[in-house]
Amino acid sequence: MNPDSTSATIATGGAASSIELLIPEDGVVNSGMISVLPLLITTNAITMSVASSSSTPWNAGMNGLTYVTLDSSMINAINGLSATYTDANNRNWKQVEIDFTSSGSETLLISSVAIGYSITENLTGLGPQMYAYHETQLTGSIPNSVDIPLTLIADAGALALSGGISHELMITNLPFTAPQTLYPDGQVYEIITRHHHLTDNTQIGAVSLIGTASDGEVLNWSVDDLANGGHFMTTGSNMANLLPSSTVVESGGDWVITWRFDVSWLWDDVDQIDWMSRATNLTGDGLAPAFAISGGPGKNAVENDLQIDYFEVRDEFDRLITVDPSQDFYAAGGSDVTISGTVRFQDNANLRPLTNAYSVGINYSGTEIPATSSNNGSYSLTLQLPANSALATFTPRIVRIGPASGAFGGTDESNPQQTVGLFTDVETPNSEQFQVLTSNGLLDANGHVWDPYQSLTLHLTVTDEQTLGDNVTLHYWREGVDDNNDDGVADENEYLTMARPISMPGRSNEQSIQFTGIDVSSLPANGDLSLYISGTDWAGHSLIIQVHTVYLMTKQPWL
Ligand SMILES: [Ca+2]
Ligand SMILES: [Ca+2]
Ligand SMILES: [Ca+2]
Ligand SMILES: [Ca+2]
Repeated sequence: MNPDSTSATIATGGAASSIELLIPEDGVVNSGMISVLPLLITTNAITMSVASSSSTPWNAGMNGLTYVTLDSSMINAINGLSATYTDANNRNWKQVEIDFTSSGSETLLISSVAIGYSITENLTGLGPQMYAYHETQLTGSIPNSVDIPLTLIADAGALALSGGISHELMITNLPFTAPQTLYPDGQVYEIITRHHHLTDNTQIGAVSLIGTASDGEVLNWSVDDLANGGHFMTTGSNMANLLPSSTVVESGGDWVITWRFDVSWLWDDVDQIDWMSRATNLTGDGLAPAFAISGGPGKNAVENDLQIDYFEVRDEFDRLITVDPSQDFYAAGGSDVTISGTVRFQDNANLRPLTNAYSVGINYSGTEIPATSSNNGSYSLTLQLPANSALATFTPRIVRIGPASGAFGGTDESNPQQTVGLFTDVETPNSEQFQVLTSNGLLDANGHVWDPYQSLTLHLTVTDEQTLGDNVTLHYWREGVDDNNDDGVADENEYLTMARPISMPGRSNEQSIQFTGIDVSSLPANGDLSLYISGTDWAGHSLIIQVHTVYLMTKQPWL
């Protein structure tokens, strides 16, 4: 038999047909089970009653071990009992009687009785244990259990115990939060901590906020003289600077401390800062600090690296020069290009350094030239392209991270920057002669005699050694029709125009163009038509103007 158990043999139908067990006065019974083993197959019905609550009789023929679960009326009956016994330690107990009755004698072995109950007891005098717990907590490790001294006396059986210390804090430090990532971007950060005393807030003498960083820096800030607005003090690291704008107010029954600070460019990246805030009483004692964390998995607590997140080059016409291996870009030799972009803190889409805290250099065909920093992390630079035919290249990098002095550990964390290339164009575009389509094929329009009863179509081919511009414009003046001031002269302001687009501006370098539907029917006999072309290549160089003249046939009087 298990040495930790006990059993009883009883004979029903006689005087000793019951067993008794003790339940602490405040124990609340919730379950129970009794194991009953008849020594012989029973020949009589047996009834069990617990605290006078009876079971349905068990019929004769009971054989072997039987587990009897206490029903709810038995449990209620036990819970309804009053304590009737006091032991030597002054604990009061309920005496629970379990009776077995039958008309004839049966011998039963009661091999076990299990009663489940819960009891909550208040213990006092646990101050030393509580203090030890909090002292361990202050060193940064939070113990998951606390040892309570306990003496247990029992004859046999098993016991499970659990519990905790609940106590009213004399000083409460309320939970607080800290910024996830701190940047030396000049912004003022705030950590707000709240503290109160159980009976009298004037009993709080000082409050401290300590930030222990994973790189070993320890920010140690404190404030006393709370009633007079607070006297703030700093010891330890000055990688972050507590600012005089920090405040203390009493609000909602708490001292509310707003710790305002900014971050130095000298503070290189930090993984985590563990913040601890605690108020102390007038003798310097305090317990149960509140904690917060900056940084944590996947996020820096301090970040001082920068990235170029935008870079562009535009030509003198404000056209964006992109990086495109399938296309060459051209701009006029000697013209200006404008370079601009932005810088941000590493992995932060919206946070940009102050203007004095970075400098971007543009590598211009091998020579690095500083750009001008301005608002919101922007930089810009205007450069003049070489006057000759050349390839100019532009690549940015951050040449200074942080202010000119007082910075450490900042690196350029930009993604690899692509080089923008731009060819200079120093050659004007050309146009062939205007041509007209005749029954003999295309012929030079200049000097051609045209039938006035057909609308005129002009053919023209334009070329550029580099790339053509957006469009080409025909200017035409019809004698006697467009001569607004009747002086017989084709004045510039009398010409009409007809523009035709270049199908792939910036890409193609030759295009044939047709100007159709020019109405020459109203010209006088032997009148002439004056023509010229205008336009530019992509780089802005103008077509050479050549004035052509087409003569119209004499109208036949019978037509
Ligand atoms: Ca970084
Ligand atoms: Ca860094
Ligand atoms: Ca050209
Ligand atoms: Ca005129």
